[in-house]
Amino acid sequence: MGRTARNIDMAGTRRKGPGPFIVGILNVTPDSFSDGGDFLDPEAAAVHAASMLDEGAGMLDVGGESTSPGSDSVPQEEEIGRVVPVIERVLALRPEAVISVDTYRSGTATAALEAGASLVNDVTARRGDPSMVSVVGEAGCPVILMHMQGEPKTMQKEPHYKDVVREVKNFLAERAEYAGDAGVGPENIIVDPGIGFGKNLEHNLDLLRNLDAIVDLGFPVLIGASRKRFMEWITGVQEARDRVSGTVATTVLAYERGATYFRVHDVRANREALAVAEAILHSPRR
Ligand code: HH2
Repeated sequence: MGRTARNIDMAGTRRKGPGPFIVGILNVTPDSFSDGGDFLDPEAAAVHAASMLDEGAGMLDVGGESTSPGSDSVPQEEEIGRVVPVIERVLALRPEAVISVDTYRSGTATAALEAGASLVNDVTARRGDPSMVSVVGEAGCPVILMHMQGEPKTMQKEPHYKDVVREVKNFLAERAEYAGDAGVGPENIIVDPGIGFGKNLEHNLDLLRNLDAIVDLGFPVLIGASRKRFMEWITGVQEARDRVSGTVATTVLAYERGATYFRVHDVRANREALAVAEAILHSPRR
């Protein structure tokens, strides 16, 4: 396993450390909600990856199965067959790329780490596959733990919470503790409230508005709101690719509230917005 957590200085990604980081989305799927089918060919995927890096992505998230509402799961072999050639091709083109694999399956995570991925993005926070614990623990690599109510096929049917912020926060604290017990160091944990995963409009807005509560857990926070459907419920923009302005609004406000990682499709727009937000918030007063 040539490239694992050793390549990433996670300590530097704490709230007061360097960052923010843009995580460029690379979906190698036929059915992702906004870019399905665009990057199935490893060569096309690698070219897109390189352009996201050039636009300022600090990291790439490669996924081989859609997890958007109503999506079906694919067999592990198929998922591996999608992500591994892309990871290899991207690293051949851009050896410096830091790549996370978006999977909840330990077999896919293992294959991706062997191919050169540096961290695992687990949207089930390790509930999907019990063996994920040992894979991530043994690799010593960072892991993104995300909150989801239900499962992708049905999660948007009737999401319900008494207090969404408290419940998501408690869930992430519990999963981080579980990961810690399994040998994942606190410096290797990133948490994510899971925007759009078993949440209605109010749930998403409540979480984004009160992100400080999740930041208070003490782990770097990742936000994955890019082009998501809840923006259509506010703006009326039906075409997912056209939800760039809405995405930028979530990025800037989440950054202001302490988030560190922003998983987005439109790297340049989000990178520029963050640069301006950073300047406003952190430039020394003249
Ligand atoms: N959202 C998606 C997929 N993976 N991972 C994390 N940590 N956080 C997220 O919010 C998140 C995620 C869904 O978005 P996308 O990859 O664009 O679509 P699809 O699942 O249809 O491929």
